Amino acid sequence: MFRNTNKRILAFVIVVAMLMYFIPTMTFAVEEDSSHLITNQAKKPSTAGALQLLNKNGVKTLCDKDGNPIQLRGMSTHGLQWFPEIINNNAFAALSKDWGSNVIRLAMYVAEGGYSKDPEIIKKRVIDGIDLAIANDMYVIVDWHVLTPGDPNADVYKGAMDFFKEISQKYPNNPHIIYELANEPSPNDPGVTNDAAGWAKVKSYAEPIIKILRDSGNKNLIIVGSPNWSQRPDLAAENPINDNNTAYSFHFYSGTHKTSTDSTDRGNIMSNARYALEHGVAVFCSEWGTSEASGNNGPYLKEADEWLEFLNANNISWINWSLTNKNETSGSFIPFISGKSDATNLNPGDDQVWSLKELSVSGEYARARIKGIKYEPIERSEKEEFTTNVWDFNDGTTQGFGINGDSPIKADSITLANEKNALKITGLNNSNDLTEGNYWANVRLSADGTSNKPNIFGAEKLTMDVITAAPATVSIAAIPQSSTHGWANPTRAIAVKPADFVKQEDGTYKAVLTITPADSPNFDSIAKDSKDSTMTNIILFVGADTDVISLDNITVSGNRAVVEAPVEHAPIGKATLPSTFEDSTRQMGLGCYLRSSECLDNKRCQRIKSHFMGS
Ligand code: IDC
Repeated sequence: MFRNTNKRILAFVIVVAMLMYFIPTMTFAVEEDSSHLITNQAKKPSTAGALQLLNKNGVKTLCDKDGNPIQLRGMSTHGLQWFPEIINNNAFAALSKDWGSNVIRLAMYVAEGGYSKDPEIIKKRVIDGIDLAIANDMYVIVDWHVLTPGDPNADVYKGAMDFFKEISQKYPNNPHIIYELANEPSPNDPGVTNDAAGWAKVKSYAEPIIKILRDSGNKNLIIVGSPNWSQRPDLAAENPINDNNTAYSFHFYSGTHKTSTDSTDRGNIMSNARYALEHGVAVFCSEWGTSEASGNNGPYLKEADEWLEFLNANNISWINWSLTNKNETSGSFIPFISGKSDATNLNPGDDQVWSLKELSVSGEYARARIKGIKYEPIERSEKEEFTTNVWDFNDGTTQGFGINGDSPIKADSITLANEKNALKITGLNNSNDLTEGNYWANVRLSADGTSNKPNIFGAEKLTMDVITAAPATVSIAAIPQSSTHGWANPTRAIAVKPADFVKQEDGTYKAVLTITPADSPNFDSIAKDSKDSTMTNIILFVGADTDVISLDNITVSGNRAVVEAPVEHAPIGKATLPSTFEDSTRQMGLGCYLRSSECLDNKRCQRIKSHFMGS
């Protein structure tokens, strides 16, 4: 009978323990993040195979080889003419494994010093990128990055047909590859208008390329941009290309482009994407950023969450802009900022992981959303430990301490003096409450006359040395004060006990008494007030079971954000030629200087060098 009850109790305890173990994690996930942001792992090409667009409940949906919906989530490179360093195996492995990406986009600008300027060099980067994507089990978008001018039929883009032919011949019908024929058609001169006629021009550019790809047996998914910087998939839906594996792109930047709840607003990108879906075509978000459309400012993460809710809920694939350490908010990596940060290496190294610290806020956010895990941003403000000895009594005075006017025990029974550079308190036989709560009965000291007014922001501890002739019990409650936070009753008095005292060389005994913000709500308020954290005074309620004690080194310590020193720029000097050759020797010219070891040691010089000569 007894045994049985014991067993029952034991079983009950086990069940409760199991529930307690599981419940917090369950509720957490639901509370902190909505379900569409914490999501399934993105299926990789090794299991998903060739991509196809199929009708699912009346909506054109991206599906894997077996006809199951698949969402692609990943990153875009920045312009391959500017940031080719990202094309390395460690980076692609990090994106595939650590970030959980199943796709990467290779942004091949055509104008802007890109493909049209150096076709062979830039094409090689694309080919290397394709090989690395395949090796790391990711789909890869080959992006013909139409930007300026905005008409894909413009002269500078006339190599498009040959380019796509060449890539598709090198990788015949390779299921990893997705062809994006025109990043962003736009009104940039010569451009396309933001209307049906503008879309007709884009369509007439894309159709022959699609035909050649199909005629030569390439069934790859194809993405075509739309007018107004790929904000009008609705126009494509009105006049679609006759091909069953072509999707239309839309692009957004969460700091600029608003979300919507319907499909009627032609000035709204989300509304246009919805319209396209409702009218039977597939859409693909081949570029979006957490910044404004400029690539800068923000990041606007709350707005990005709202967008991703929409994309994920509709199984729309998405690509975040971009894998760069350029100093712009949309970039995923820490940039070089003089005196502040070093640029993150676009090769994460042999461990094939960038630490979260190496990612920008945008990069850290994008990683979490691609991976489908909770976004729990790391602490980025640099913290430093600080210790301020506020009252050390080393000047031979009481440093402003006296008996407080409201003290129940007055100056006729208690006296304060500086002795041996400490604050000596005599007469405590009259002030002997040692309980946590009844400190009100004890003498009340304050430092009204003090000139020590430290900033205690981030304080975690108030400590003081208590010095006695023999081990004793000393109880202190404290109220640090500021002009904003005048008074809050202490939660409790803190006591040091005889066992805490250590004998000093001079024969006296010393213990360290520690008061925390939890013991003193006023201390807590001042330490957390970022606007006014100057401690202007302190009130101490002191009780002891010995008549004489000394207090010393009343110190505040804690941990707080490092205040950034403003960058001071040197005055602009007068420009001079690096060499005059006046002394008829071969002096060091600019080119030589940029290659010299002096320049190697100088970050600024290295930047100037890479500007002029490439790195
Ligand atoms: C931006 C880059 C920026 C670069 C600029 C060149 O972020 O560093 O100087 O291109 O014009 C787009 C484009 C994409 C833009 C991006 C941000 O597709 O090329 O990249 N953006 O402005 N469309 C909307 C925003």
